[in-house]
Amino acid sequence: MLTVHHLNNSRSQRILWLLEELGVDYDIRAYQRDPESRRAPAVLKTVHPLGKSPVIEHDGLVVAETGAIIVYLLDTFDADPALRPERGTQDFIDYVHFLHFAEGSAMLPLLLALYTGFLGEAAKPIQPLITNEIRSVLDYCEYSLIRSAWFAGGRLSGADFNMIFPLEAARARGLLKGYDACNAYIDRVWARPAYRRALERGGDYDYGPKG
Ligand SMILES: N[C@@H](CCC(=O)N[C@@H](CS)C(=O)NCC(=O)O)C(=O)O
Repeated sequence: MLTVHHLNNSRSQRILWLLEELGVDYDIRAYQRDPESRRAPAVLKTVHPLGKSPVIEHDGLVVAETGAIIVYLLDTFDADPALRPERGTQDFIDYVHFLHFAEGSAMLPLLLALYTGFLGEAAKPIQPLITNEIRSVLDYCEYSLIRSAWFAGGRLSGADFNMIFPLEAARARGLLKGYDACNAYIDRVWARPAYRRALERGGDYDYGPKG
């Protein structure tokens, strides 16, 4: 059995979505954020030294970091392969690119905005820089989604499971006004039955659809 160490309101929601799309059986071990600090409970460090979510366990292996988990799950369960474009194509390059872009580039300015928000006035000098970086990420996503319905061409791919979180986080903070392609993309994902099943199994997810 595959176990997902799942933190409420977190990036691990996208792993549940992927597992539902793949039709893989899984158990959820649920953890709650500390209501004040928003940190994960220390017990998660007994699963993996980083103490972050998502982490999965499968066949005696422990896999941490969303992108690595997506690759592991596709290598293990996506035999067709339905969610990986053919090697040697531009779609495959885009698949690898966006799989890494989500956490390697897109999340950074969003996290900087969150963390510097705790500094109040002291953060003022760097706020324009962070705002520009967020805009540049969102402009790039918009441009990509005007070109194709999904991040790696005309079909859903592994890259979309990583990219949904920065876009949902941006929308939840009111940053997606005027980004029509990004908003339509999120709505497309939210309408998928597998995404809905993952929401039901995962519990609290503030970045998802309301109602
Ligand atoms: N780049 C990592 C980030 C993991 C991460 O920061 N997860 C957050 C949840 S969204 C977490 O566990 N936060 C709790 C904490 O840091 O205490 C990934 O995508 O897996």
